[in-house]
Amino acid sequence: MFIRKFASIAALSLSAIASFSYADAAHAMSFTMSTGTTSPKGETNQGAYTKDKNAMTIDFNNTVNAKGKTVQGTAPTTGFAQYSFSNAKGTSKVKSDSWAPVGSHGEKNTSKYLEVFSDSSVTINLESLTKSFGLDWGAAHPGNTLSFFKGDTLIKSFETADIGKFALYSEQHLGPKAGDSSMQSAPGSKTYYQGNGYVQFFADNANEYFNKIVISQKGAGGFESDNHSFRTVPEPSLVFGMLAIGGGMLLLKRKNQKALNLG
Ligand SMILES: [Ca+2]
Ligand SMILES: [Ca+2]
Repeated sequence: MFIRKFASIAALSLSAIASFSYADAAHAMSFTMSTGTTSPKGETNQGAYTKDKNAMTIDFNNTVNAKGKTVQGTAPTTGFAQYSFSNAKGTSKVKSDSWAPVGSHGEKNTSKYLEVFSDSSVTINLESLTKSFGLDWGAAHPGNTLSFFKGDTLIKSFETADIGKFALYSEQHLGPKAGDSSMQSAPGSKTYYQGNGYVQFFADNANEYFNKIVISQKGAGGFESDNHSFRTVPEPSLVFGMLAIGGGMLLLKRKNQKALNLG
């Protein structure tokens, strides 16, 4: 969306472009909450997925290799998003159980997902700057924490209480009677259901592009998530190239332009 807006005003004066680029610098990251959608294959027992068709998704699922053998689901340690565990007690893991984040209509998720348990964390190092991260956030309860970094610089942290109302409250996930806004009681019942939803975080401007995410849990319990999605940003050389069109300032050579993600 950034690049589409940018392209539409590229014909304006350089000063207009400059004011667009920096006007939002003071804002914090934002997010949207939705039920998400079904898997790309239409399966409903895999949790909720991003609606962004151009995003890369990590589903933590088992796969079948070329020899027809089932390979256990894991968090990838190579490729665009590289996961590492700080996990002295070994309680954080890719697993499958009843706490898996539910599907877009509350369906039970029978696939593997990532659970980050109390007193541990999982760090996702990203190969390039990223403008959006989404996750199927399930069985939400107080203390689930997401922190976005550029290098070692913290951009913003979100906890469960910062999210507010979740898209749906699943009877798959009975919760404790904490007064947290991420839970609500079932109608006519004293039972509390934990929040589930597809939460999509966005950098509001280039100062908030991130390349590291830390998932952790403050206090008891776990932070359950599935179907992480990532949307990268265009390389800076393209932005400078477009500035050059408006202002005649060719600051950088444009390399590998065909490989750039224009979405
Ligand atoms: Ca999964
Ligand atoms: Ca939980």
